[in-house]
Amino acid sequence: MQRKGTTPTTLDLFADEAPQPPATDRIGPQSFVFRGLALPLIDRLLPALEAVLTRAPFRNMVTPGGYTMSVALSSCGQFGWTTDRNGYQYSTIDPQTGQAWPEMPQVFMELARSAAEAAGFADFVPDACLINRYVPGAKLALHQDKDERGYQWPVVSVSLGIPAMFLFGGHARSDATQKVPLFHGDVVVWGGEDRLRYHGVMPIRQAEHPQLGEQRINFTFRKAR
Ligand code: MD6
Ligand code: FE
Repeated sequence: MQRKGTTPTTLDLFADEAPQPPATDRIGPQSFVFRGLALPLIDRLLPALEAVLTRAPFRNMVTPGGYTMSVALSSCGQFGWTTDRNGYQYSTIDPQTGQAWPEMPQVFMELARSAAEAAGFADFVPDACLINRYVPGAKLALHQDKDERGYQWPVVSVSLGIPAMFLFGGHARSDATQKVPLFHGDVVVWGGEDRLRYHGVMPIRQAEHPQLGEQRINFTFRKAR
């Protein structure tokens, strides 16, 4: 609103705008990127992450094909995801420690539930949270998340640290992929008819994040069983 005899200030120009909800990108019929959704929880997420990693440190797993993954993994929740020469599987025990996986922190659960709900999947109760660490150069080949039983539940994926270029494909490996840049605090949800779409991560570019340094941390929540 312009007062008589004055020119509008920046404050005047923006005074009538309602606070904007965080941006959302729709990348499929039932797939969304909620920009910055994790940021309001970051001061609780990082200490909770550290506590989990103390009990279940990152490790570079070997795939059934004999390759050591460039992405380092850990897990929390009732089921952890492991791979070795025998295959991929969900397990209640961390093979590296012989102990149960760390409990899923309350703040992880809150974030997963609110993201799923925002995407139209109310009452999501994930029982598995994979934690992935990407250093520059690490990548994840196109794949489907299909080791779970409950395909009626979405995958919720949280990005922290340095950026990544996420690839979101179709139902065949050869389908075209969308390139989706993901930044610190972004949350991707894919479910329903999109649940089994191929996806991957391009090689991470060298960068430094003020809180997390030269790494990208990704949490993916699923209902495994
Ligand atoms: C991402 N991660 O890092 C997506 N899937 O943005 C995954 O799709 C994924 O990191 C299966 C196992 C590990 C992963
Ligand atoms: Fe995946």
